Amino acid sequence: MGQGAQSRGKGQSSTPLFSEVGQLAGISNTDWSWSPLLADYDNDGWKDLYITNGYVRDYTNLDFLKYMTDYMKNRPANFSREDVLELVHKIPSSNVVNYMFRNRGGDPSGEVTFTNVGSAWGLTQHSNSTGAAYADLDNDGDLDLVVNNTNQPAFIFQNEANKELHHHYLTLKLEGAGANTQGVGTKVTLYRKGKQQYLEQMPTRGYQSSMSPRLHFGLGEDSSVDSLRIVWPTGKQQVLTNVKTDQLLTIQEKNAQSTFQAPRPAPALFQEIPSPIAFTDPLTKSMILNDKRCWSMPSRLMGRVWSKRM
Ligand SMILES: [Ca+2]
Ligand SMILES: [Ca+2]
Ligand SMILES: [Ca+2]
Repeated sequence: MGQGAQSRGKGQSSTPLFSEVGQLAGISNTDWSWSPLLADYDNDGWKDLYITNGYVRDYTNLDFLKYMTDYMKNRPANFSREDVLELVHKIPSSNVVNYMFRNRGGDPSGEVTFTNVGSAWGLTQHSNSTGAAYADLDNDGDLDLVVNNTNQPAFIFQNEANKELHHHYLTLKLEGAGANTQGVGTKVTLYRKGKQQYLEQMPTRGYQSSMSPRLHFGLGEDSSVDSLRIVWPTGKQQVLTNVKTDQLLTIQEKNAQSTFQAPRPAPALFQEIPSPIAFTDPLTKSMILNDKRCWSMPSRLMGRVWSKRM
């Protein structure tokens, strides 16, 4: 997970820092996982994490591995392909429940850790799920889910967050100029009350799936947005201020007039400087250690010191 660029003064930013924080954040050990989809499903302004799970033939199941080992030791002399198929059919299915982790960044503690709320949010169905996609299917301001299952019909989950929580949101539709009509690669930063949210237009996510090309921001209790910065892949940008929430806003690249200037990187803590003294090889009187004897220099020097002392 990345912490993103940290502001370090006017016009400066540090290099983004990426760390493995799965265990620390409470989202590790989720079995056979396929589609991890980060999006704000409860519209509180913090991205949550939905993870599909399951494997129809869990060939790492230890009970099966023991069974297979015993079977192969005592297999019949006329062991056939049909016997292999029978073995495959004995591999158990993991058939598990998908995970929904709520981001707790908005809680009073302010810690960006996650809690599994699958049961509380009604996602308790057992399945072997792989691909999944989020989209506001009914255009009511919250993200619904479509989940692909193996040997089972797909799930369609209607999100009731708009009725239960009444949080604000903002949805953006990008219209790129030229052939990139959906503005793939566009970066959007939303600023509100000293905080910022960031989304990048990259609909292909998770496992063999594509999300809605509309960008969705949850806003919690805030009914207004201070500003929106949209940076298109061409380098053009536009900044919108005092944006009204709870709407689908269309952003057109043809209206982007200015050019984005990337913030200057913060100065490094260490800088190499020229040596304050000129070095001369004591044996060759050269400034470069190019003599084979250089490799044994410490011991030779020590030998000279000792011979003088003796
Ligand atoms: Ca959330
Ligand atoms: Ca919806
Ligand atoms: Ca809804």
